[in-house]
Amino acid sequence: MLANRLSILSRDYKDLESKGYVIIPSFLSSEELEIFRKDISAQACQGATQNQNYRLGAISQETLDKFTSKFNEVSNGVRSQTNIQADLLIGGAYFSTEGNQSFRWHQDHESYYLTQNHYHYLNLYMPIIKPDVDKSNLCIVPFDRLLARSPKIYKQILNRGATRYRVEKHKTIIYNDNDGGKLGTLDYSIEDIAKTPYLNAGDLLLIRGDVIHRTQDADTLRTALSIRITSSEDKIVKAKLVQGGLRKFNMMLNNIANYQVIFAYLDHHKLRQFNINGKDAKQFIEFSKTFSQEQWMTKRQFFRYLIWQKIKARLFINAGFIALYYLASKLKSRLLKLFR
Ligand SMILES: O=C(O)CCC(=O)C(=O)O
Ligand SMILES: [Fe+2]
Repeated sequence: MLANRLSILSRDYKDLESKGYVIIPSFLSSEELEIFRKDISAQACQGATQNQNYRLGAISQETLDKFTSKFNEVSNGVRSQTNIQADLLIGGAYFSTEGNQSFRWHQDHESYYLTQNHYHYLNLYMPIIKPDVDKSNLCIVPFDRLLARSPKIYKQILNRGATRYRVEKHKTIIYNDNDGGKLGTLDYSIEDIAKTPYLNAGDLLLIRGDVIHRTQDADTLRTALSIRITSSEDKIVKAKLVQGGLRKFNMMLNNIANYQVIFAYLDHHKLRQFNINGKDAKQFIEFSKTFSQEQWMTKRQFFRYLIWQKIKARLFINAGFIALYYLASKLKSRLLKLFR
């Protein structure tokens, strides 16, 4: 155990700054893997999560508690060797390829919507159920390769999140799903500079939050655990949550429970922002425990609430565009029904 701890601390994490990732083979022992596998099957019986954007499996608090110090050893090592100040474990989830779920090239969306920080942010990605080492891995774009090929785009996506990449014949279009619209275009396929680390169950792929990644394939039934560690300096700022394009609006509507309680807390205490650590965080957690399901808005109510918040923030064109878009798509589906 001690030897294992020392090796976690003394490992070379420097690549996280330049490449954005580091691999630690056999990070979890076979006994530890067994604990996670039991956790996965226990969670599978508890039904769907409330996030309709994608299917995630929740990790139980009991299992998370057992491994918190092991995961913190990693971020301690990272902080001691690099300028990446990720020091607050905020949770984790299981990603499965079940039902052919597979994510295309992206930088994560929802964690970025909340804190707008993905540099001081770590994703500890560990396959737990992994039938084939060559399949269903996580493909990544090493930052040093992106810098060498596209220094301007590199700067634009560093520390960012909520981007999406559409690969066409000899180019890649980058969508900005935080603000809306396009962020830029690469004049080559992003696949040309990508890398696929081949992982066995228990290996750790440690990536910075801003690393572009995708599911390799959904050919095998694979489940991976993803633990998230961010900076305790992060804040949730209401104006940042309210601002943004159609995709962001849609993702918030698809995960009402998560965002609603944050807005309710901010509104209840008349706050513009709150810290995700310390006193503020404790107060928020207490509040969310008392925020019962009866207080939840319906999707329609939350839609109106978000539009109203945009209007209050003087984002008139943005609010008008989104409202019109929804109206038009509703109208379209009604017309289609009539003519069917
Ligand atoms: O497991 C996968 O295939 C996707 C994981 C992912 O997108 C993530 O960890 O953010
Ligand atoms: Fe992701």
